[in-house]
Amino acid sequence: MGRKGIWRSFPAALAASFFMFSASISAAQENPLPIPPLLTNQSSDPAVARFELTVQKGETEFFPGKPNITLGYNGNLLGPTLRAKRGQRVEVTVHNSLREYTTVHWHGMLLPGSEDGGPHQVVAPDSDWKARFTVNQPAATLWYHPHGIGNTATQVYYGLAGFFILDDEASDKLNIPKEYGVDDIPLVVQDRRFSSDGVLLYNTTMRDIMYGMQGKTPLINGAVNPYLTVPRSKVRLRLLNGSNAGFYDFNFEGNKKFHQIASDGGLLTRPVEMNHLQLSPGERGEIVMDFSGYGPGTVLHLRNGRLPVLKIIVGKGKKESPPLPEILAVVPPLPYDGTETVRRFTLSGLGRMVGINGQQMNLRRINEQMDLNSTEIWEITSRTGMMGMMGGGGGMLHNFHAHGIQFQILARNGSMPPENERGWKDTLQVREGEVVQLITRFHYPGDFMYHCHVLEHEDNGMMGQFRVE
Ligand SMILES: [Cu+2]
Repeated sequence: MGRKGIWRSFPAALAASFFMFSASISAAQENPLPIPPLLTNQSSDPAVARFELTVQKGETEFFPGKPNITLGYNGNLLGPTLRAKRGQRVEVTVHNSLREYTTVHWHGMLLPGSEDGGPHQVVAPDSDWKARFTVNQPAATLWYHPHGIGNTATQVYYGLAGFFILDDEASDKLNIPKEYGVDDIPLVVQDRRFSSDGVLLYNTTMRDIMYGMQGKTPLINGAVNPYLTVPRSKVRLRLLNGSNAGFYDFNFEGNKKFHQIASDGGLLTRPVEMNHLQLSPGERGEIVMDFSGYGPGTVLHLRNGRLPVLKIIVGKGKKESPPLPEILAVVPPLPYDGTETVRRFTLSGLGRMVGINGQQMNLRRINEQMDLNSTEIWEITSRTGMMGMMGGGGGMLHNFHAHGIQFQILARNGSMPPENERGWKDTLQVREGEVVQLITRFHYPGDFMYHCHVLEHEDNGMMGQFRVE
């Protein structure tokens, strides 16, 4: 069923050639879901989390017998999961073994600009970069990925991305699924394009430049056509849209209900019952699905729209499955009194001319200046005038991400955001013509980026810099 659904989404010619070469791969068309390993903390001091990451070139067979050159951290594809606790000092040594420069950005982390891993912290080929910061934010599912000027999209596409999970004392005490890889599953979802003989393709059409690179084949934790066996209990899925440009609408077939428990920057105040969850590139959402009522062997599919992305098999093992806590976390609303600076960020332009507030990214220009520890209100809007053109189905899709901060959404077009968007966020979707109002505080000094997280838009200049001092 899942396999059929994925085949159905291929263009007919592609699907046909797939079947032609697939005689030898048919037995292995489904792959067990890989779980990114937890990276070992090298420090014996409990106050310090010390990690080493090597950015490297590797080889991956997404389809058996069809090797592709890919990129990974400490491996062939993607990266291990880093994990640290609030209060811990984090020290990461990054070694770049590629022949091109890279950076490692800690997406969602509150830290000084010098440790952020944006375009200023270039790691040249054959050299090292050390990031040092202290975790001082709530438990959350963050991630890391490259952020060089002009090569972010390709480096992510070929495999550079990993999870960075934060814990805190409150989340440790919560009675929610938290056994990593068993009932607490990180899922990075990335759509990719393959040729009929299993070669990973990048940027092959004009449309890719306009809308960003999208593909018909979903990779989950780097695997094509994956399956996962879960215990008969509540299971937590840490969803990360790690795609270059694809906007996803996650659901289970049959519109089954689940609860969202966390957004980008941490746990929500309370579990929010939902039957679908939209995530734009870079966004995360933690959801809990209750499998305790299903018999062993039951198959459910996690889907994007109607496309199955992960086959979930209910296993024989049963875990204790208490009800979700009514209160998950305290998310104090950031106070404001009308005296705050209001800034507007308008995303506009097309193709290679995308920009923000009419300007394209220039590393030598600081676009905005903020005061340390101040509170500001930002209004994000998208005006490409592309409504209904190009067969885009409602215009150009953009989103907005800012480094070194977490924010709260005050309003979408003047109305309260939906309940699942009332927690901490660092990335938000903004529709054509929509005005999204957010509030944030600047806790750390330095130079930071704000940009659209459609990576081809970012690389083409839809990015700016703000300085906090
Ligand atoms: Cu964009």
